[in-house]
Amino acid sequence: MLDGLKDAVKQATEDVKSKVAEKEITEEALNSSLESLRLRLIKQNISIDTVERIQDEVKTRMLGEKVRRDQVSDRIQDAFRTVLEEQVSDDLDPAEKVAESGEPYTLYLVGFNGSGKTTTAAKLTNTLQQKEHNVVLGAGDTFRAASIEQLEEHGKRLGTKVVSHEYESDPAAVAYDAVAHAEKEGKVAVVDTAGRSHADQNLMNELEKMIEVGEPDMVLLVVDALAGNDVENQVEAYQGMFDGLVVTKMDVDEHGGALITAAQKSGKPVAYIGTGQEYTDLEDFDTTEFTDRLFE
Ligand SMILES: Nc1nc2c(ncn2[C@@H]2O[C@H](COP(=O)(O)OP(=O)(O)O)[C@@H](O)[C@H]2O)c(=O)[nH]1
Ligand SMILES: [Mg+2]
Repeated sequence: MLDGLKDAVKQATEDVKSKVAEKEITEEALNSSLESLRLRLIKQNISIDTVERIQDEVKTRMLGEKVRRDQVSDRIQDAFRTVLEEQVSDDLDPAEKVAESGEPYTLYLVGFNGSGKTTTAAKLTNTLQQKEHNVVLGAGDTFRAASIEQLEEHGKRLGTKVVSHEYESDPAAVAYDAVAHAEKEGKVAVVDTAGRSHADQNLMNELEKMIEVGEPDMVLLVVDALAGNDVENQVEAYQGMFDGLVVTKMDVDEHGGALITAAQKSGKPVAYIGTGQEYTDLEDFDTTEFTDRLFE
């Protein structure tokens, strides 16, 4: 996890170090190593905006006073910490929100095909069950072959009721029924949805209707870390429709930049990261921990 980004940071630090002579580092010398930092970070899928912000911070911390070679690493770490704390929020804990508001509570998972919505619905169910909440799953992906069976299988394994209709039926009706069940039984409704792309206006309209009908308390956008730079498009497609992010497949992502980019572009907090295929592989996201990992 994050090995590519860790290496990039390490090598960039070495680059800067090699430019620090006995005397103060010159802006010229620094600029050439910042250019290499820039390329290394862009390769890890970090958005240009964030890369430039990090460059600025490094520059501020390196110029204008004497920095010894053995201080370079700390200065660069400080720059990363400042920018990541500023651009990547972890200030959303869905399980805590559920506990605060009480049941019924409705949560939708939205995102592109294959991003991990259905798997995350099952993991989230498990997380909520661990905290003594009763969950009802809504099979709101009535579009993709086998999606309903996939969710029903999870429901069986987790001992959770699954509200489902026929394939091709109106997902807003599924959401409505799942929410009605949650209201009647005092449960948390976790509603899965069909994968959409911004090119697919019909499906986007359908999702808007689901949101209108189900009035979810929270909508989480599920993005796949392996999507790399494409998370920018995914975030853009759903902009204004979600409260926070779940970034899946962090266990198989070398780069780590997709998470940073998704958070920075959306301005929304990262609630969870997916770190595997098991139900327990859903971790609360913590910005400080994430940043610490880069400098392990
Ligand atoms: N390694 C790994 N695989 C995941 C994770 N989350 C989902 N997957 C896998 O990604 C694939 C697509 O997931 P799915 O939930 O069906 O995506 P959906 O189309 O958005 O519903 C499946 O094979 C999942 O097992 C994760 O955090 N780590
Ligand atoms: Mg699915």
